[in-house]
Amino acid sequence: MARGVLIGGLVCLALVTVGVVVFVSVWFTRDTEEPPTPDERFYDEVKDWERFDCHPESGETQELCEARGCFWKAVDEDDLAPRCFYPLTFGYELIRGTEGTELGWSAKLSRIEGLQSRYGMDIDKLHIDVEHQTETRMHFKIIDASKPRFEIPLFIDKPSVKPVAPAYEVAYKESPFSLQISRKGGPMLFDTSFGGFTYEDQFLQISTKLPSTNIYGFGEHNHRQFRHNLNWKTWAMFARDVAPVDEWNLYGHQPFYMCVEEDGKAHGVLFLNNNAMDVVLQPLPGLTYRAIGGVLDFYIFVGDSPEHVVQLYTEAIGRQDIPPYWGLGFQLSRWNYGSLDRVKQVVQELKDADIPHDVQYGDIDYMDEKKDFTWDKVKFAGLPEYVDQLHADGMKYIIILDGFIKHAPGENYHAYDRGVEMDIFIKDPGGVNDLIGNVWPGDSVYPDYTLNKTTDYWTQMCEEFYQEIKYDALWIDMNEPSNFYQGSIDGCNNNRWNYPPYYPRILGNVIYDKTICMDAVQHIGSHYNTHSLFGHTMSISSYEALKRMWPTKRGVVLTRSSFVGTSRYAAHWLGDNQSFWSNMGWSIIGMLEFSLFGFPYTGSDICGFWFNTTESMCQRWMQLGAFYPYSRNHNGDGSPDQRMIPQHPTAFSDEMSRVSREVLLIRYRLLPFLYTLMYEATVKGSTVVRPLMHEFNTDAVTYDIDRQFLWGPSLLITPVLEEGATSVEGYFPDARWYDYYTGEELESVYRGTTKVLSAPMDYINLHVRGGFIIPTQMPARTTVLSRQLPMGVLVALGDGPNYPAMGNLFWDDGESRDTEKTGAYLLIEMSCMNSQLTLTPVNDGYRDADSLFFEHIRVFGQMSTPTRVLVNAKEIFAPDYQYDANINELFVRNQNLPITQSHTIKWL
Ligand code: MIG
Repeated sequence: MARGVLIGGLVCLALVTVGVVVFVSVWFTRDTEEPPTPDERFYDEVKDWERFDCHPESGETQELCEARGCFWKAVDEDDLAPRCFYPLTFGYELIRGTEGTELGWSAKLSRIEGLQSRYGMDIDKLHIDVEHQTETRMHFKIIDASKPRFEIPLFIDKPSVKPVAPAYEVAYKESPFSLQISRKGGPMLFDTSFGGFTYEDQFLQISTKLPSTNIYGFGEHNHRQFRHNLNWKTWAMFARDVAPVDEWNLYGHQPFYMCVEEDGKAHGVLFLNNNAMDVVLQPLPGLTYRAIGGVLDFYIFVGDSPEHVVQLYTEAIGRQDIPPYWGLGFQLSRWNYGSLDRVKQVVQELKDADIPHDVQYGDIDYMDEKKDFTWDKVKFAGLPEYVDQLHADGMKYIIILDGFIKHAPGENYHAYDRGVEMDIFIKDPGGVNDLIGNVWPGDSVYPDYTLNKTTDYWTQMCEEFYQEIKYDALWIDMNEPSNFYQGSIDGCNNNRWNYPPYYPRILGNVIYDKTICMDAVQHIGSHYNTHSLFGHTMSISSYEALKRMWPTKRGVVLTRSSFVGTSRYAAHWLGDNQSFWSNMGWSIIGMLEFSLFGFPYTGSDICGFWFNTTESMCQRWMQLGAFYPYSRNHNGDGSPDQRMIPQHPTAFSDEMSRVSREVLLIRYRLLPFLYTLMYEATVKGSTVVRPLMHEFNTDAVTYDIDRQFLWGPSLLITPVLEEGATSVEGYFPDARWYDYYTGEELESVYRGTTKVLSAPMDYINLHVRGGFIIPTQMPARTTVLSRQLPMGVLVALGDGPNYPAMGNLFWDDGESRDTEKTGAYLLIEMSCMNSQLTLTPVNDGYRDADSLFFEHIRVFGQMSTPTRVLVNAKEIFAPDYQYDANINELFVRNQNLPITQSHTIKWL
């Protein structure tokens, strides 16, 4: 009976009355002689996990479900599968065949006749373009065949000729239309012949089956596990100012996922769309996108491995500049130090305790009444001179800028007056007046960073402010954009943009909650269509401003809100976390995800932002944070009568200071390695913070590891993330592993197993992977000082018979722009095999490196006692070398080997 009703509903036009539906259904069910249609069979045989949700909104009933032309069928009590789900016959059909294009083919699609409409906004004729862009990148885009819709102005470069041997194959089915993209000789990667393909003006939906359950990515969220839970989870995306506490949508909008296939190969999928959207994951495994605008624009990256996928993805969307060397130093910040005197005191405390410290911050309290491009001349009297003094001491000062300007007519506030003069602010829905919101300085207006002249405005403001305070980088905040009014000072209009018919699972009861009205007017489109691009475009303007100001010197922009490709312009920190133990683990997942999104320079607020930390938590967090690529301890403010306790490293005990100093000294010792990884991220798109599965992609155990991470291919970090713990479990994939501190090799029985490691309070477990070479340098209190000091080489021998190891060192002045392009750098290839280490400069374009030398070489895993050691063919003797048979370490020291020259170190 049920089947009959449903088929009836499907066959009839929306106009038919319930009576007719019943009549038709009766007619169908009676006719049991006819073989069942595919849809009938699907209805009878469908497994719960094969259902694609046709009524995600709450309050679904059979009637509402069937009014959408969908099937209704009960589920077991605790089953999260939908009761209302799509039939197979839904969507569009291909008409008039396909037409060849330069890179593939195009076709016209027509909506299948007789289907019910969900919102009455269906676009009946579509145009699809399928492109084989490169051997490893496939693109398809589905647009309205008759008129343009909003498209993101993000340009992904493509060749003009088809690749000869693509790694993928594309097929399609005509009716209902669907695409099948498979790995050549491998699994189906993307198959849209599921779910309810829909293309309405404000509701675009497409589903795919997935080739495995190893799905990573989508952001920005506070995911509790790196590998996604596919048990009917919905993740919403839409830039939002909210703390990363629950699983709601956060600051950035990152519609990219990676799937690791059964054999360890991997592919990535970008849905290039910034409208508010849901992604639904289900156990089929499958997923559904539901976006409320834009177009269906997909890029599929078919890689050999997870690491390769990130390289392919960043090749398309762009890669970050190498950060300045000082940007890898330790950074300190807090919201509301209260006065410059307090800042000075804290900086002095760290200096007295000899704790590495490269960068100090000014949060909004340095400003005059929280206004961009002003500073508080009372509480921060002497700030310009102090910044000069920091510079003289080898340190940097980063200022915050918010993404709005105080609405201050007649107040002589230059940034406002100039903005009005240049007419660069976002307009209210009428299109004439500036939209007024309310943020830190009170009523505020929002620069429209999608306008070219806003970059001129922003540059002028930054430049003028630089005349006053010689800041070194920009930290841009509140750029979701945030608004303490709902929409605007006048609220928002009641229309389909502010109240879209489909409301994704985003936080807030209205779409303009904590932001501006969706019908606000921006240069490239309504705010509805550009919302999640605000932080991205502000990053571009800020990046350009610094570039114009300092054409030869590197700038840094740190942004809270991000989109696809933002990392070309800005780095991202993980936002307003909390001083709870749980947040330490979440920060690792956040970093791994932003690595995947192409942001190598990330980290979260060390010791937590909201709430009070404890000393032991902060100590553990300083240990973990010493391995964030972006390593900043940043504290929140609190309420006026209850400010959060200070959490800088000297704010607790001498022991805490000692532990912080020592772990930061390890970081600084490893900076040449971290910097080299940053160079590789820029030129190859490699990850810096790297999930274990990127290196061991055929070891399925690594697919779930998100409480340990690697730096590049070779340094394994296993932090303690639990209160009171003095041991920690670590997984060691099948390789040789050495204790970083002692050089001792992990017993081979632990290869490919989990080991409980001892982890006293003052200690973080670090292991070096055999087969790799890591460059080091004596640490110091700042990178200006450390960059002058002797260097070292750490060789971790791989497996026999040749015991190979390799690595490299990238070195330049640490602050000129684009050295990787101009050639003004030194690149050394380091390789070791059969007891011989060679260091070979392969690019020798940085003369100042002539004054640096390698002072020592540590070789881990040397199993036999060497009888002779030769450095550049000259024999050396103890104490210039030492061999420790207990730990199999050869230690060569007291050397003076200029790093710009070739060297050979041999032991027999
Ligand atoms: O609503 O500038 O994420 O790092 O300290 C808070 C004050 C505004 C949010 C940033 C945080 C910063 C704070 N800002």
